[in-house]
Amino acid sequence: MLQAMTAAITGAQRILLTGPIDLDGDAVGAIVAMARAIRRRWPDKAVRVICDEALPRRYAFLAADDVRFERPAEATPAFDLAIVLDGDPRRLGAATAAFEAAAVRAQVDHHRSSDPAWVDVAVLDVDAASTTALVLELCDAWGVLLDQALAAPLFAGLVFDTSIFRYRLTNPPALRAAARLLETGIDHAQIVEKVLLEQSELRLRLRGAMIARCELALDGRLAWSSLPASGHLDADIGGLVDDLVFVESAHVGALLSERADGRVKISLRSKGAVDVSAVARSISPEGGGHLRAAGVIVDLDLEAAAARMVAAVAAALDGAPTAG
Ligand SMILES: [Mn+2]
Repeated sequence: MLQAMTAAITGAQRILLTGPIDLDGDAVGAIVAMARAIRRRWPDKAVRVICDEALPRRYAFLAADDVRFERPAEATPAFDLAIVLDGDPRRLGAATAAFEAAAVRAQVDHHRSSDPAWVDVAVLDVDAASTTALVLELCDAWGVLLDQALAAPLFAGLVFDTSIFRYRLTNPPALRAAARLLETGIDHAQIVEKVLLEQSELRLRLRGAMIARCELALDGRLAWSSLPASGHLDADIGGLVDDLVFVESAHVGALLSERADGRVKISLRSKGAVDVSAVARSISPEGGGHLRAAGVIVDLDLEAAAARMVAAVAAALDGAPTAG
C-alpha cells in the first residue's frame, strides 16, 4: 500500500494534491504535511495544491507561505500524478477536472465510503484515526525527519478527527503518533484552540439558533435541527451537530443546513447503534463518511430534506440491534 504510493510519486514529476469540498482540519493537515514531506524527500518534484475552495482562514496558520492552496483554473496542464487526501474523487467539486486529467490518480484516506477501485493507487485504512496518521506512516516510510513544520499539520488532523482524542477512532497508534508529534515541541494547546475551540461570533449565534430549533423525533431517538440560509458557510457550522447527538435519549443527531446554493447539507452523528454513513448513502448515493459521523448534500428544500432524513433514520433505527 505505502510502496505503491512511493513508486507512484517516484515516477511522477508534476504532482497535484487535493482534498474534498468543505476542507476540514484533517484534510488541510494531510495536504500541508504531504506537500512538505514530498518536497523534503524529492526536492526535484513540482507539487501543487488545487482545491475546490481557498484555504479556510481557520487553518491558514498551518500552511505558512510554502503551501499555497490554489483554486482550479481552466488552463492547468495535466499532472503526472494526482493525490486526493481525506476524501474520494466524487467529492472534489471544481477540482474534479484537474484530478481526472492526471495520468495516475491516487488517494490517501480513512473513510468507510471510499472504494480503492476509484483510483489507481490507494492508501486506505478505515482504522486510521485521521488521514494525517496515514501521512505520518508515509513520512516514516520515506525516512523524512519529523520536525514542527510536519508535526503541526499532522497533529491538527489527529485532534480534529478525534475531537481531541474523544471519539472511538482514537486508538493506540493515534496516541503514539500524538506523543511523537508533541516531542518535536509543537504548541499543541494552541493548535487545539485554533483548529477546534475558537469560534466566530456567527458560529456562536448559529449554535444558539440550532439549539432553539432542536426537535426530538422517533420517540426521542433522533435529535435534529435545521438552519435556514443566513450567509453562513459549511465551515461555520462544522461539528455543531455534536451537541444534538448527545441529547440523552438520542441515538442519532442530525443538523440540516441550507446552503448559499439552495441545497441542504445534512450532517449526521451516531452514538454507535446506527451506522450513519449507511444512512447518508440511503439518502443519496453521494452521501458518506464514518460509522458515527457522516453527511450528505441534497437538492431539496429544508422541509423535504427533513422528511427524507427522518425516514432514513427511522429505517436505520428499525434495523439497529439496540433500537426501541
Ligand atoms: Mn479525516
